[in-house]
Amino acid sequence: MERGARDLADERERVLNAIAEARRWLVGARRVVALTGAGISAESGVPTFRGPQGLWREFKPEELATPEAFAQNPGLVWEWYDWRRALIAGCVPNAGHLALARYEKVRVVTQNVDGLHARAGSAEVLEIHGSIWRLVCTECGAAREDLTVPLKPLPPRCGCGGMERPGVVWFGEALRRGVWAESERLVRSAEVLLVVGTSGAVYPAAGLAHTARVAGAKVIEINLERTALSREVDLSLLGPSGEILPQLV
Ligand code: BV8
Ligand code: ZN
Repeated sequence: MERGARDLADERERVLNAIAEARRWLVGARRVVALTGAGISAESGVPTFRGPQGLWREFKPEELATPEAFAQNPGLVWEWYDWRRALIAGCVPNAGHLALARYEKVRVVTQNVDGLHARAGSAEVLEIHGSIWRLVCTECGAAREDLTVPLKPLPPRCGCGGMERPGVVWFGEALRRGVWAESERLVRSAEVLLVVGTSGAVYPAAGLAHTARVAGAKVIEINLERTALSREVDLSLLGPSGEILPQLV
């Protein structure tokens, strides 16, 4: 067998052994948490933040997903969110979302705002960065869910006449206390934490992997490549989450 093919066989062998190891940890666990990022929705066609198609026109997400950008140009920020809402509306949950939804002992804590975990059937999903389907009035604070694409008018208006904002957490904004406290509690009591499809670039979300490890959990990373969190995990499964998760759970 020439070198290339042998390397490929070795790599496959390594992945299969790692998956067998991960399955052993999961079988013995009663409480499992999955911390997911944009990568778990990539195979559904939702652009990731830092992937090649993650950019929007000439802007970087970090420049648009901020209260300052919204204060300065609400119309532009709403154009970006309306474009993402319309794109996500055309996407469906993939095998990775569905595998987690079928796995009754896992609780999902997601950084994603696309709502695909709930659409796959996962219950009690903690959306720590909020939801792109939620609108919050900047005047009276009223929050509502609106799945309309495209939104008319844009920016959308509350019944009180106030302009509404996307119900997401922007850079520089605090995460909602209740959701964050519940996420930390879940992660602290988990025996296994699955870290799926996240570059580990955004805090405090990425810090949950360290919190789990310190509390004694086994941390398993599922990603296409090594990330900022890879040195913090017990096992790295390299591959698409839509293929690996169904083999795990
Ligand atoms: C806060 C909602 C304080 C909006 C989002 C300097 C150093 C450290 C931290 C900071 C700093 N400067 C500022 C900060 C804090 C900042 C931060 O972390 N910045 C980063 C950029 C450095 N954090 C904040 O501002 C947070 N708030 O700190 O508040 C505070 C406290 C009290 C009072 C007031 C203030 C708020 C952060 C929340 C921002 N909002 N989203 C929206 O969506 O529009 S974050 C955004 O990034 C998304 O939620 C996204 O999920 C998240 C993280 O990105 P990822 O999910 O990891 O996605 P990414 O594209 O990066 O990676 C995809 C991964 O998937 C890759 O690894 C890829 O390999 C992999 N992948 C791709 N395909 C697949 C795959 N894996 C498997 N299978 C595949 N098929
Ligand atoms: Zn209002």
